[in-house]
Amino acid sequence: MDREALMQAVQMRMSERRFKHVLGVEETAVALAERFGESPEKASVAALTHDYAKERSDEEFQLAIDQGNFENKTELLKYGNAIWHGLVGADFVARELSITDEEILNAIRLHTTGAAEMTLLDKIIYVADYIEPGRNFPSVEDARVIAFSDLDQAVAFETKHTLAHLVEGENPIYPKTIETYNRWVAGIK
Ligand code: DGI
Ligand code: FE
Ligand code: FE
Ligand code: FE
Repeated sequence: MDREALMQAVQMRMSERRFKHVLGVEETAVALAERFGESPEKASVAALTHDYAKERSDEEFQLAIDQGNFENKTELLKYGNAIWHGLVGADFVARELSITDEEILNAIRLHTTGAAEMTLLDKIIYVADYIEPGRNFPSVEDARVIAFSDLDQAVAFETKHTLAHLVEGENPIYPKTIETYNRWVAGIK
């Protein structure tokens, strides 16, 4: 699929508002790719598809988890769309958009939680999702400056702020999010 076809397939699956977010993530991911030496084409495809499955129903995700290849399915089923749309959504992207590049699929899988081990592409999508031009929380301007100077530091900044926000709201924390925190914020290696 070329970029135009991919954009159309993605647009059909989401609200105008979310599609605008996706285009913002693409613009930012391509800029980060150029800054840090990743393929801008890969960054573009990963960004365009990262939230592809976000508007699917819980039932669709539960079925995909039942039928798919996931560690700890019983635990995974206790979470919700926030955790499922990337981790499980990557399978929808693979199946429906014929994307076979595992680096792209993994960047989609990790884009919400991060991970202890992240490739350059994983970091670019994780950070671009956080700082795209449509985001407007108080510290986003700081995050943008950090991102273009030191991507690892941007991963740490985002992880710390997201976790603090989740704890403030008494949200359940997915174990992978904790692993990301321990590696990138607390510095455990
Ligand atoms: O899909 P987006 O809104 O563009 O952004 P995202 O995929 O990074 O995050 C989706 C939501 O998931 C956001 O509200 C933050 C939340 N989230 C991130 N880590 C965790 C989490 N929610 C829970 N409950 N647990 C987590 O560990
Ligand atoms: Fe997302
Ligand atoms: Fe994010
Ligand atoms: Fe997103």
